[in-house]
Amino acid sequence: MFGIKKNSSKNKESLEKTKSFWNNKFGNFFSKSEINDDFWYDFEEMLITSDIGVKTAFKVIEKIKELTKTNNIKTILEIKPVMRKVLSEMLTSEDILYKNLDQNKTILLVVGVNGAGKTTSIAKIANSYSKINKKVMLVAADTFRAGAIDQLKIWGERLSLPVIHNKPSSDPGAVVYDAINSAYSKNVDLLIVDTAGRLHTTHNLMEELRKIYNICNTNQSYTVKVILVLDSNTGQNGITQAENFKKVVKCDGVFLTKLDGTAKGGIAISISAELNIPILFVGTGEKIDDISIFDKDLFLSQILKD
Ligand SMILES: Nc1nc2c(ncn2[C@@H]2O[C@H](COP(=O)(O)OP(=O)(O)OP(=O)(O)O)[C@@H](O)[C@H]2O)c(=O)[nH]1
Ligand SMILES: [Mg+2]
Repeated sequence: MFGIKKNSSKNKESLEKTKSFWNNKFGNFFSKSEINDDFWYDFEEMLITSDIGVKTAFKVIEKIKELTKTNNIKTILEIKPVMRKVLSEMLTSEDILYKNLDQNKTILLVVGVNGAGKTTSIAKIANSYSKINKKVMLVAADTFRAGAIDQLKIWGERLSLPVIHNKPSSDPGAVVYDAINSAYSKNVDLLIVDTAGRLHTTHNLMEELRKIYNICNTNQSYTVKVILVLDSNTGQNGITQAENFKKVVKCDGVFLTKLDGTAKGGIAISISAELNIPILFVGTGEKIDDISIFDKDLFLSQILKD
């Protein structure tokens, strides 16, 4: 769909570690004999230790218990499909971005903590959309880290895409403002803004982000979408990061990176359940094509193998 594929073999491959983690954990669990207090206690504990976090684990158990009751379920074997149903309902993967890009001109503001994978993910998105003949432009609004502008310029050269930039340490808001004008005059479909990695706890940098966001919203011809980039290795800390970014900008979707290197893919469930932000893309490696649309059915079929 729209240049970025779902269900690619790379997507499946990237879930290997998470898959074996979940399957080792839950492999024999559903062969237990009786649904009793011990069963629920163990179930809860297994979920808590599966990187979905305490809050989400409680929610999942509560819902499974409820459905077990209303469907008059008597055997543990029947609980596995119920678990799948509950997790499926919790995982949101709305396709706002694709629909939006098809119909509107879009500014994609990409935010996240240091090293989450923002710049690499921008290159991946840019490449995917330029391949389907969308007019894409990049803007280097990370004027903070030495080398960040050059990193984006190199991607621009590789992908033959224009990169709007200024000098290091210059005002990132000003370069974004210039880029929007340039994009508008050149009829660009997708303007992607690379921002500096910032700790969600750093007040000044978060205020700077608020300012950039407001500038993005000044041109009525463009719809602004914010993508929060989260490294799947960060586990539950990713939730705290997201909560803080949400206070400053309206996060429309998550790009979950580095799924290939972690067993902590369970974080996808708590992102959806606790933050109510859809997961749009996943990063499945360091290369330009290592991007996939988040496919919740594939995700669940991997972590809950029958
Ligand atoms: N394995 C793997 N590595 C990734 C993925 N996405 C990004 N990386 C790597 O993560 C490292 C950091 O990526 P960047 O794109 O520079 O991260 P950033 O968020 O822009 O970093 P700052 O600008 O310093 O905040 C690089 O080595 C990337 O190659 C992914 O999906 N899988
Ligand atoms: Mg960067």
